[in-house]
Amino acid sequence: MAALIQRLDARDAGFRDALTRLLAFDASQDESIDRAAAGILADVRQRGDAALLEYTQRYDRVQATSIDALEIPRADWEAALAALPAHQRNALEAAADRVRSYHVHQRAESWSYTEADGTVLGQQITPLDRVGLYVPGGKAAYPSSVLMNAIPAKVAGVPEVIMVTPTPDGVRNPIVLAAAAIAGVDRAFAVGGAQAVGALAYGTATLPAVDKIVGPGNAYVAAAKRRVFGTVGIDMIAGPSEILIICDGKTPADWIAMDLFSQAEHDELAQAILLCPDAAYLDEVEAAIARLLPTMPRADIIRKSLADRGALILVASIDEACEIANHIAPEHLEISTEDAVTVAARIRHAGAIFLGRYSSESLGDYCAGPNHVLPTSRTARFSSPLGVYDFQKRSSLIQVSHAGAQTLGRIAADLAHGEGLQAHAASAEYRLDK
Ligand code: HSO
Ligand code: ZN
Repeated sequence: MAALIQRLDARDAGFRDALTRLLAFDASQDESIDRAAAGILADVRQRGDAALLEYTQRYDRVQATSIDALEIPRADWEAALAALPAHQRNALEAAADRVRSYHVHQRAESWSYTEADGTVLGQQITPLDRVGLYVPGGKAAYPSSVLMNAIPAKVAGVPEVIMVTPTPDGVRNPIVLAAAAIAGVDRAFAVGGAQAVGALAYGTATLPAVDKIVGPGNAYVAAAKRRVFGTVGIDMIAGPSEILIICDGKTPADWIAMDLFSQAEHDELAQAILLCPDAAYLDEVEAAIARLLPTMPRADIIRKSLADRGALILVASIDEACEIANHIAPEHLEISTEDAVTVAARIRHAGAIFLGRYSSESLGDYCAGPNHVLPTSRTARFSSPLGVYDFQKRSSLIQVSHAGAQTLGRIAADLAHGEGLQAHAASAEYRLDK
């Protein structure tokens, strides 16, 4: 039988190559998918609602004969919320409250300063006018993701958040609708796929064009988002989930095994890796994996993810673990050690850092407060969690005084002459005192 999960030793000569192979992920886009998405986008752009309705009938097998019937009325989401079992409703509301409280800290404020001659310079912050939130259908429809995408937009002050979600065979996901109600989504449409992305980007008679599209989707949705970028803003295109754990070998092995499972169960392509300086502990975790795996409802997905992309890695020290972690730049990093704060200070690249034995990633996925939309596939080297800042824009403010125009006018005119731009120079010089 194939190994459950591969074991690596960072001291081995071939380790770096093995690590490169482990991290390799084929992100190449399927050309036929891209072509199909392009065709659908062009059609929706040209024919609007008629095309949107046709694709929705074809791909989701919904019976609607008019596009208006595809808007999910607010009364339906309120009903979905009211029908939830109390414990589930309470959990969604508690999570939403915590996510909101955290994100309020991210709100940027406008600022300005005045120079000695009275010139005022500053930056004005405004929210986006309208945002589209894509929510996948079927198994990957996560109500928690509705909260994580919609709440930062609302905290930023976005007046209109429009959710789109496919309803294959007309089947709606009541928890997704309830989450939309709690998160403050403004309108919802039962459309999905590249056609929904096209409608959001270009607008139709029924579905207004938005300024930015966020939220995960399948390969067609990702291809469509890439193509409409520029017409609208988009969030990152998320790859499969990842968890990297640095452990000193003193956390219960079952906890660590289950933390690895928690990401592996998302996707066969998800990546779960453990770094530890204690070989005997790695044996313990491997035994825990073997024992716990058969009890998991999603054992097949977990098994494949661990076998193909998982690893238990023996390191010389926690220092070396940090160095490897910075190279991997994981979406999620758990530091399961005694002095997690000191260790975290050595981490430069990670989407979210979970400190200490009690901070399981699953708490962050649902309710700790920080966003669970995070950079994957090593992009934490240069990008950040989804946040309020993704729904705010900055405008520069320039208010030049009479005195300021004298100083700036001479500098600008000199530079403009150097660039051969006569109108620029004259426009500055007109404002100089004669
Ligand atoms: N861990 C996922 C988010 C999520 N987990 C949603 C559970 N539900 C992001 O990588
Ligand atoms: Zn998760």
